[in-house]
Amino acid sequence: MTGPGTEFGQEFGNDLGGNDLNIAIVASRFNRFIVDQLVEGAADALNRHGVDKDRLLLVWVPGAFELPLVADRLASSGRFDAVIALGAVIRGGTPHFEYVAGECARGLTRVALDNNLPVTFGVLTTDTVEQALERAGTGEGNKGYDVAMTAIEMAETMRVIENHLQDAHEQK
Ligand code: INI
Repeated sequence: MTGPGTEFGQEFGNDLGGNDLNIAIVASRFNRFIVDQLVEGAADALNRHGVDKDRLLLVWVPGAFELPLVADRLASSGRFDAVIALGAVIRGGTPHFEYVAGECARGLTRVALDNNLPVTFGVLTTDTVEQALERAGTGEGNKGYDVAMTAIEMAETMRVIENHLQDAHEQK
């Protein structure tokens, strides 16, 4: 957000209209009682910001480790403006926490960069179930809600940048 008196010839990244966006959510069933709430939060954010439910796809995978593969397939399809990844990796629940959480994060980062598409990271990585539940509450304090907002913003920003670069190219 620009401060008072700040002037820019052009500014991108503040338009949160989401009505014509196509968005895919990929969610993991592991710790489903938590991930269900993240999905609810994401759906709520998308709904409030005008993303048509017919333009939304939800795909479930077994665990967080599987999120990058499906996110990659969805991202590379060319059908979506953003992919939202949702999951919950809880340290107490797995001796291989670092591997599952780390590879999931690394994989999703790669999907975004390889496909030049926003992929938002809504995978909770906590020490306890209680901490995960705190981040999957209703309304504010729901990570699913937050990362859905980020997906809308990033999709719009990428679109504006693309248009801008296209115009700049045509004017050359
Ligand atoms: N997957 C999760 O999403 N969260 C976890 O906490 C978790 N634990 O505790 O192990 C978990 N493991 C499964 C993993 O994501 C894969 O599904 C599995 O290793 C098969 O590839």
